[in-house]
Amino acid sequence: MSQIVFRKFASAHVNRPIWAETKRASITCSEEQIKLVFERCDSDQDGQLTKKELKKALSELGVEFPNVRAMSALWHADENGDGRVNPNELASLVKYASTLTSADNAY
Ligand SMILES: [Ca+2]
Ligand SMILES: [Ca+2]
Repeated sequence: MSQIVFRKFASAHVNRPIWAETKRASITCSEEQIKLVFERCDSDQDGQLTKKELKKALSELGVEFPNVRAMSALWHADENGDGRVNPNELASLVKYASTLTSADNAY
């Protein structure tokens, strides 16, 4: 009986990690603010964020090593693999960037 309860408990954690709440609380930039920064850094206003524009946005957000982070952000968010983040991919980019602007900055 207790095993079943434990398994349920464990799988709930897979869907919703326990640290998600605490992590969220420590975010200095809200996802909405991050999104605005990305939109502002789309310097040619084509609705697509290139690596260069990403780098600019990330350094504005105070992320360390923006060049490296821009590459990994692209890797995370660029679903169609064209090397740029379009408006459909922006949500996952913002999500990734929000992890960079929170506790992850500590290391
Ligand atoms: Ca652009
Ligand atoms: Ca893309």
